[in-house]
Amino acid sequence: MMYDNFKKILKSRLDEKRYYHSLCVADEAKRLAEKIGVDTQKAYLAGLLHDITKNAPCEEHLQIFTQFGIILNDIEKNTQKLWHAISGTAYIEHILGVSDPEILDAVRYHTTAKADMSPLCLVLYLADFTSRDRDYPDVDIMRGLVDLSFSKALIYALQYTIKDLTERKKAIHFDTLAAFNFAVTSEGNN
Ligand code: DGI
Ligand code: FE
Ligand code: FE
Repeated sequence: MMYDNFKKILKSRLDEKRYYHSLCVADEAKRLAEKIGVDTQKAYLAGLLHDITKNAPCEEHLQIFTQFGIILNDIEKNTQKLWHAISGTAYIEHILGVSDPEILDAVRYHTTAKADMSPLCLVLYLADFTSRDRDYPDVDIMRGLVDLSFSKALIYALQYTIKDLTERKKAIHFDTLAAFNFAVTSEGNN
């Protein structure tokens, strides 16, 4: 089996559901990567590791931020849901020794997305929405869109996220907004 060591570490860090989610996102990232000619091994590894600090207690995130000199902005400080993308990237770089900048970038932006994402970054962002373990009201629409057009799927995912956040009166990160603005203004180009 590929990446057995990483899977062992992942299993020790995550609850069963989150471990299964990681395996499913890895498979889906590989499938989506194939469709657009992205390196499938990189996509699989990014999917496998993307939520590695998702079950970490508050103190561990903060310890990682301190250890690696990571400064959060005000929205990030107040939104714990965003922490695992930031701490997870530092964890896989500095503790697991993953040095591929594209993988690190994809994990870093897997929660908010950002403007002008690399193909690998986009693949991971979408795979997190369409993996086979996912179950939310619009999942079938998302799965249909992802097989039709990555750019349409991206717009739908961001629209869904932003709508949900505003309805729940949650702060929207600048990267999420920038991702949406970029996606809707570049749609005609791809
Ligand atoms: O870690 P997962 O559950 O697999 O998925 P994820 O890393 O994409 O996290 C999804 C959560 O992140 C979801 O509850 C919405 C939240 N989120 C994404 N962008 C933003 C955000 N939350 C806030 N407050 N602001 C954002 O811009
Ligand atoms: Fe996540
Ligand atoms: Fe995830």
